[in-house]
Amino acid sequence: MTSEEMVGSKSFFLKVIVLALLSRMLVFMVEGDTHYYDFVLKETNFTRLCSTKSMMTVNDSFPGPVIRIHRGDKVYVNVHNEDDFGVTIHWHGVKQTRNSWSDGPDHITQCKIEPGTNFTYEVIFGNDQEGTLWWHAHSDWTRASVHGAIVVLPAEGTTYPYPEPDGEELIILGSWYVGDLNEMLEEDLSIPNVTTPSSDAYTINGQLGDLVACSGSETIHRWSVDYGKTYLLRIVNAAVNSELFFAISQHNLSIVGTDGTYTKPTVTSYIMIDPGQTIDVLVTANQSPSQYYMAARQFVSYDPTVTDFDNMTATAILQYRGNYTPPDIPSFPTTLPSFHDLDSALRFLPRLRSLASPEHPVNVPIDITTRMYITIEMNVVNFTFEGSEISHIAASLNNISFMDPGFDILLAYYRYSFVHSFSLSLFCFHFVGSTWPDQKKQVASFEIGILLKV
Ligand SMILES: [Cu+2]
Repeated sequence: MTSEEMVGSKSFFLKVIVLALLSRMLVFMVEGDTHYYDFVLKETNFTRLCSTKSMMTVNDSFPGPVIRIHRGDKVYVNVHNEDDFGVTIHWHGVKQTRNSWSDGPDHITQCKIEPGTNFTYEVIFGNDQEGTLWWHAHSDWTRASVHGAIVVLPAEGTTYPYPEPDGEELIILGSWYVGDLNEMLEEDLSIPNVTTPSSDAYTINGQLGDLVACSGSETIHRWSVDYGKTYLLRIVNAAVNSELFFAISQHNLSIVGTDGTYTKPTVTSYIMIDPGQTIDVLVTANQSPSQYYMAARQFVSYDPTVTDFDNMTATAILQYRGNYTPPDIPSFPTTLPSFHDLDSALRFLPRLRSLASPEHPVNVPIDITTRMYITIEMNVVNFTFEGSEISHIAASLNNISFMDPGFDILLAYYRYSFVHSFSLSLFCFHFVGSTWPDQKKQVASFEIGILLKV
């Protein structure tokens, strides 16, 4: 290479670097907006099922405030804890790539936000996330009352992979407990073989509807629509532990998304939604202007002898705008499956398919280099609780259950020597059966792990 060529190639590389920096700046400029929210955790009184209780909320609301952004935006949420006990907030379904510090599970990625203090979360959404997600408390079972929706609209300048809806509505399904759920859980833990408490009723946008005790027309959520218009209904199952069926009388639901991704459109007369799941559906107001029940009820089991569950059906009303005489009683969705309708539950599940279009691809790794064998079990575990020996049912993963270590594991990981001082169960990994995964045997017992090897 001559000196002239060297100068030429140097200026060429300089141009490349400048162009790269400029394009990086341009990318930065179109990366999206930044939003700031303040969440104040505090006790608020609510009256349901004829009784008033105080429970933790965000900004006094149940469900809590909605985070509404466009794809590619960033959100900072400053959580101020004005309540009496420490909690964290988790951004359910938000990928938070390389941003675990803001993920939220207490004693996994952070310590609790103690009363009188605050913590600011930086919530980073994946560029492939669009639709509905949600947030909730991630300490004890406080999420029963501390939760809300996250709406991710298409990025500025883009639109939905279906005709733009005329409007939208959020439907947040929740559980209602007359008592304090965390106290009830604590009590149940001390009783052998008692499972987690059933809720007393289900809620739609915080209301139980008008089929339960001490309810009336003012205790039901109403959604007003215009005849002929199509709406995007964003449904979140924020119930603590139940799969729920949901249907709207005489109106079909066209499923278009779940858990912040688009699905192939499919028309159904009911949905089944798991706890933690979101489902987006299009609803066209194409029936006679009137009032129609929307209803949610639990899917329990195929076994009709199972009767110990929350058998309350939550209701809300879809009402058309305009002049008509409302019915004395709105029509009820006859397509809403019953508590033990396993067939309807199973029929629904395969309907969810990724859209997987060129604009919304699903990049699943195709080259498999490592195979992992993972067992998920519910077993009896023996442990000591307040001085007594207890046998209790608990979940395990690869024969290891989890006990809250009381410190932040992520932080401990970065202080490696600190981890080693707690390394009793650092790597405890065993299967039942001499060869795996060929032998499928009932795993009878497991250990309680407190640490994770990464
Ligand atoms: Cu979650």
